[in-house]
Amino acid sequence: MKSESKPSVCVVGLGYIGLPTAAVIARAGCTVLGLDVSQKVVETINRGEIHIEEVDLDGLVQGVVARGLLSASTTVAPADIFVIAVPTPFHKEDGDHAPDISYVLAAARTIAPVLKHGDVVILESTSPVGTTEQMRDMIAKMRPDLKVPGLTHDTPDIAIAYCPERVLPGRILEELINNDRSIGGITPRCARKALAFYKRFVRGECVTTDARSAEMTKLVENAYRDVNIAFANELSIVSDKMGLDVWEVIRLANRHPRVNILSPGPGVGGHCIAVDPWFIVHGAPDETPLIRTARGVNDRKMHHVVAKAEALIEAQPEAKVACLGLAFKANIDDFRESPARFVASRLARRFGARIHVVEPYAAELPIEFTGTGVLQIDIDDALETCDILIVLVDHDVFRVVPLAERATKLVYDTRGIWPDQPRVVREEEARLKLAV
Ligand code: SAJ
Repeated sequence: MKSESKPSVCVVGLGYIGLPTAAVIARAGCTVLGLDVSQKVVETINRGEIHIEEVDLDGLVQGVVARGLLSASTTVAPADIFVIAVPTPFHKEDGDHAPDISYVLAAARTIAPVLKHGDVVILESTSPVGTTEQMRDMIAKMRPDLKVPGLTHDTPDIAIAYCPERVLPGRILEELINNDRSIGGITPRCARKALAFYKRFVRGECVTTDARSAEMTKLVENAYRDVNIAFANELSIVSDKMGLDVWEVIRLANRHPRVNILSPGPGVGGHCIAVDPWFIVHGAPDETPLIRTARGVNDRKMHHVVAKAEALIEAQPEAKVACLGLAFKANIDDFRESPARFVASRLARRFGARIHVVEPYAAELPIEFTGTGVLQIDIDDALETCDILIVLVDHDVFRVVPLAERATKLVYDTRGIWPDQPRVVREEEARLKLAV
């Protein structure tokens, strides 16, 4: 790669992170080949269209495909830089949540045959500590002709680094550019090579370190958030028991200059915060009681919300119920591992057609609602026809409903979006069987 010329880039995995990343790199003027195992995804992108929802991504992809800067394929081709952004799930079935890095190793096997002197390989997938080295070992095994970093005393032929994304769904394009990045090289030279690449499109500060520290940093960021949300969720359960309004307590506590409690909710969803802490726990099971407990608290919160909602609905046998929201968080159409979806579907199975679901970001209800008799309605219908409102997601369209339209409703607000609501349900009230 000549320093003055723009490198060609291959992005492996065109999902929620890979596709926006590929598009942003292409916009910076590099020629990008996106690689995906799905023929359908490849065809969609080559038409200039997208298969995921993300703010402004459609226009960007359309533009870079039209300019010939981004194309997709199921077959690898030589490039100067390889960016790997494939899933790293964990094994749910075994109790110890072992990380599954098979997609990363498969990506390494895919690109190994086309690697050449001077190439840079960067792993972006959230990964357990040591994964970048395992990827390097896989490349070394497949390409004994190449000198790889950390396994040679000579100058290596290729550079290998770890650089996690830290973007927030719904703000991906902006955060890809503006967030700081940690870039961990297998060796310092590897980190410098990766740094030179990211400098082409990242405005945030790029900080170099070693690969293992960068891997741990990413896990720590999401575990930090999980632990702090668990604290808020535990407070909400305690407040329920004591008949207190947790939102009021948090609002007041946060007036302390060094206290910043996060928001309780129906649990923690998405594919990051509820998953990544397990990678730390799995790597050091005896040293992580706090992180493990936080995971448990956040998972149990979903069941607490179901139980509380059930008590409320049972106590009002004639009432019609609206569950507001299915997404895993506000203002997005992502339903992966969503606690709202879990709660609503449990209520649907238990109470059938008494339950209605409002989810402006879903064209239809997910499969688990089939046969329950539950209807999807819009927020206006819910306000007109339902007596109980269970707020599960803090979408803006719910937040802006004025008090006058909901004052007579019985509201269980798991997100605290309506602080002025006069009839907020606490556990005690549900037991008292409030009449609607
Ligand atoms: N949540 C709460 N209370 C809060 C904040 C969040 O209950 O106060 C819930 C949300 O409703 C949602 C879940 O937590 O169910 C996660 O939402 P989020 O917005 O906190 O995070 P994600 O999963 O969308 O994205 C996270 C981000 N990580 C951090 O903020 C440390 C993002 O920067 C990462 O790039 C992303 O994980 C990832 O890919 O790892």
